[in-house]
Amino acid sequence: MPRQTYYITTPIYYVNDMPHIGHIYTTVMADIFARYHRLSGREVRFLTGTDEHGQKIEKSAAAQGLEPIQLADKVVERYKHLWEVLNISHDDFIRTSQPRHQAGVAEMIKRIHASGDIFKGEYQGWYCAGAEAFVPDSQVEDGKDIESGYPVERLSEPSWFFKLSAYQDRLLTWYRENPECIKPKSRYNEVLRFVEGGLRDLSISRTSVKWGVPFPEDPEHVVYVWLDALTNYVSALGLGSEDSSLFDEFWPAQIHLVGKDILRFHCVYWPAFLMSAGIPLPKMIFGHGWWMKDETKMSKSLGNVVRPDHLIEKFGTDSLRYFLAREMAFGLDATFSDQAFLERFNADLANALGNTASRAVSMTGRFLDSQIPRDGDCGPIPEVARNTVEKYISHMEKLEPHRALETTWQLLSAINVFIQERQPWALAKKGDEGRAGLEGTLYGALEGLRIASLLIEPFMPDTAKALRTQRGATDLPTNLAAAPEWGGLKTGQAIGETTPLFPRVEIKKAMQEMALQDEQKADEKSSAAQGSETDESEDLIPIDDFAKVKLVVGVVKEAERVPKSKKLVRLMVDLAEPELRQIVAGIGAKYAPEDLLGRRIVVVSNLKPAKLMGVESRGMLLAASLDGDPDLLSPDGEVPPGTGVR
Ligand code: ME8
Repeated sequence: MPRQTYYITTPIYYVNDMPHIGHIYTTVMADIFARYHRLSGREVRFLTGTDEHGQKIEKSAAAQGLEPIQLADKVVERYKHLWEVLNISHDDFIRTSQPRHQAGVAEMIKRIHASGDIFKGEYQGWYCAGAEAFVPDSQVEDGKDIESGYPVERLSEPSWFFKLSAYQDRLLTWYRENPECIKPKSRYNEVLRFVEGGLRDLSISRTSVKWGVPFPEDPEHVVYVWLDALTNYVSALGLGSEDSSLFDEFWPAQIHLVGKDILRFHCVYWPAFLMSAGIPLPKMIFGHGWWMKDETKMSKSLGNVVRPDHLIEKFGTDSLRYFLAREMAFGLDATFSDQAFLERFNADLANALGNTASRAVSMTGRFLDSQIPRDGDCGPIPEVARNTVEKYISHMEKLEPHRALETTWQLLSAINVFIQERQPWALAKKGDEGRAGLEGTLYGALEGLRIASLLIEPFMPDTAKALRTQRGATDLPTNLAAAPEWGGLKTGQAIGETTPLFPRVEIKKAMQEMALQDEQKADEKSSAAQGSETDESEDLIPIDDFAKVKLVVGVVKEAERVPKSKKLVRLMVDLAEPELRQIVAGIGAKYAPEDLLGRRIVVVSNLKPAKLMGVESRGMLLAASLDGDPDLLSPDGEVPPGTGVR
């Protein structure tokens, strides 16, 4: 019988900014499922990649003085490096700038055209570049798209349209006949209600954007970035190429894993495009919840995103993977906090996992000559392990990975209690009389931990391997069909060293260190913002060097203090871009935020983004520095925002 296939995808991420915890979350969860299904014997294909076209990227690149492809190349490197560090086991990484993808998009449009679903017209209405979405009038308030919060602009341009309105009934039939096609249920209901409300035809090309896939046979237009991006799921399987083997093997996808923010694109547009193109529909779209920070939505534009570097550097890849999978009930929102991370690190990883594992191994070293003992009276552990494996598989199949972990930790806790109750140290003192009890106890603990390592494997692959190595089980199979059976560890086999897997952290101290790190970074940045006071060098620079610095006039629209900082103020500045720019400046000792509103300032707009006390700054304002005291520079007259400064 051919092996069951499992095709899983993540969204392809925009390259206008560096990845953060949100992107990591989706990708880590997809990786966990990909690994789980591989271990369950399925033929898995796991796709991720980057969404590189469109107005948003075009503008971001221009603001940084780069060509869009240069910006894309830079951000793609960062994504690829991060996926390596995080042990992401994707089989393919698609970039929408690749020729293979563009061939797929052309094929998709050809098919939709052949179905008679495309017509030419004129788009007149709002466009939100932040969400790359055409926005109906009813969804615009104060110049913003109320759904995404990003500013909108008025468009009036020739456009190709897709007859989305003709798909309302077919979509509703699909949802109703496939109640599992959108998950969780609340999101299924949301999409159903939306489509029941009626669908309008969709503009699928732009003429005022140049950075995109040329519209087949009408190269004045580029393909609308969402039609372009969604097609990645099939272009990566070779749609539009000669070779259909991957497509034949893996399509339709078992699951498109996405954040709830882009559900509509995936649950309405995508199936309609596929229906029109005569391509089968995916089995499921899962819209997971949103990571919040400080009770607000975490997003690039708000600048309150958590970046992973310090967490990975200090606590390792696996603890971040574990935290993300355990803390968020899959499908619901959750709040990211350093404190919660550290508490879980200590309780779940250092204690429940690390301590139990090292106790069993070190006692085997001390009392049993570092050899796996004989199987014997292992108390309740074989039964608990069997039940745990069963429950774990059921949770994973039902897309409840947080509960699968919870169950696994119940097994760890049972092993810990078992060791405590049996007291191997006391049995060891009894000599021959205690020997059988001692061997049974430690075999139970070691074998229970080997089984736990198999369940941990998709979530924390390195830790799972380390656990098996410590138990002398490096070469044992890891498939989930047979490997969890009791009795895998071989009596007499030498066990490895006890190396602490997760050394406990002192939470208060670690929190202070993290805050200090943030403060130090903020100070470095703010003294850089005030000009280097120590650099007395009179070196001259050529005019070209100066020309690299892009200075523009901005108008302050919002200002507030950065919590817990004396100096830092977070500004939202109008630079005549589609979105306000967030800039963090060390001017709070001299200026009250309310006094800054409406003020014209001069901004370096093409600086690399930096984070000050956890808040992202995408630019720097100019101030004269008198003994370190900043004095803001402003133009003389009412110069419009976005005006260049020379
Ligand atoms: O939307 N919490 O790309 P994007 C949880 N290019 N997940 C989050 C998150 C948060 N705070 N922030 C981001 C795009 N994500 C399009 C997709 S697909 C054909 C095109 C995750 O870079 C989540 O998966 O804005 C969300 O859907 C995705 O990143 C958005 O990434």
